[in-house]
Amino acid sequence: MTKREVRFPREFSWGTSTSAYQIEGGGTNTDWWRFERTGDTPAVEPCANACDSWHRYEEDLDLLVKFGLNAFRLSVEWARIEPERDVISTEALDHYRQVLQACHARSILPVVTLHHFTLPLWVADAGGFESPEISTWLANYARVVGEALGEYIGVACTINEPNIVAIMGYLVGVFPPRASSWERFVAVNKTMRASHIAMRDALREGPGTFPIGLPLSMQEYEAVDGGEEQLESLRHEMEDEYLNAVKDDDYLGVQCYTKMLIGPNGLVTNPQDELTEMGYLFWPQCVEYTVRRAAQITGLPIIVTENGIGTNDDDQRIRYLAGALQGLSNVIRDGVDVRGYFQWSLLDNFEWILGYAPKFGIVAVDRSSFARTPKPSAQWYANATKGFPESVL
Ligand code: GCO
Repeated sequence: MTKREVRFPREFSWGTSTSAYQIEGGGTNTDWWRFERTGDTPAVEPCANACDSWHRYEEDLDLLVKFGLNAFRLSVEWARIEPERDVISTEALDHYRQVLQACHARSILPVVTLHHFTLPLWVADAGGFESPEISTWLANYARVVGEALGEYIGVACTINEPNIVAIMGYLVGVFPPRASSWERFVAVNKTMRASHIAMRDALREGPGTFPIGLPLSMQEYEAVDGGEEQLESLRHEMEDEYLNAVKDDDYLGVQCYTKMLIGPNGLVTNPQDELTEMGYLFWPQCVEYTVRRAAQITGLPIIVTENGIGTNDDDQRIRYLAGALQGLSNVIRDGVDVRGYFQWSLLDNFEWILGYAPKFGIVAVDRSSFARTPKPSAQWYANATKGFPESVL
């Protein structure tokens, strides 16, 4: 295949990240919508109308303009675009085309994720990521999205945090389909890498010059009390296999939040440490650590496609972001090719099985009126992007 022309934006991308299911509302045709309402689900509450961004996306984009941000990471919902196998909704594609056009009308670069945790019911019922046809289905879906929206896509992300889908759904067992098997976890990770490559190659056949990459969940890891072997085994599956599989991509998306302490029996937490609402160690240094590691192993340009903190304490969020951007400026100063940073998230939104309790947004959302109220961290982030990286030195 002839090498496709790829164009990154000239300027550093400053944005926020979101996902369709977590902010749009009304994702009824997905496995998660059913999962939240089935039997002994671990989900504390249903997503329902989320932030009503299906209707209010222009309000969201206007907030980015208000903060002087130049990029927005969103996802498109497979279950809306292909509600049944080989049935394509032109209405859904028209909607997402309007969203991308609204981004461009505001000089906002749209960073489009094709799959972000949720599956159409027809895919879930056919085995989901354990179906032998999943890579073909995802490639076909990517081809449809590329043909319909490719000219408006700024950057493409294929599968959001495939390693999280694998570990939470097939090892820890709190995401669909709630399995707990190391073998299934390993097998799904392998399928995810094949699916990513199939989607990437399908997108490369279509219109557009947008970079294509995989947004990978990465963390800083530290072995404690003889946890070295456990750490290497977990990180090999969660990171190294992926980092070695993406070297022909155009960039790598790094998504990090914390440092994980790994003992001989798995994750260790120390109650005296400063924790976030997610029970994560307060560790913004993870950005510097993971970006360096990703760049060193892959040799690819890096985009931090997700980083942030779940907290009701907005001052803690500002401290976290300051630490994260400090680390990023260190990396850039050392010559690592970083193309953008996307804070998770623009809005307080649906945090999967934890519901609406964890507050990751720089903008609060009233659960009844859906009114958006910027927090002080929104203005802090807006200011910090000016004159970066010197601005946070
Ligand atoms: C993930 C997802 C987001 C989360 C965010 C905060 O990594 O789980 O990409 O959907 O909401 O990371 O946990």
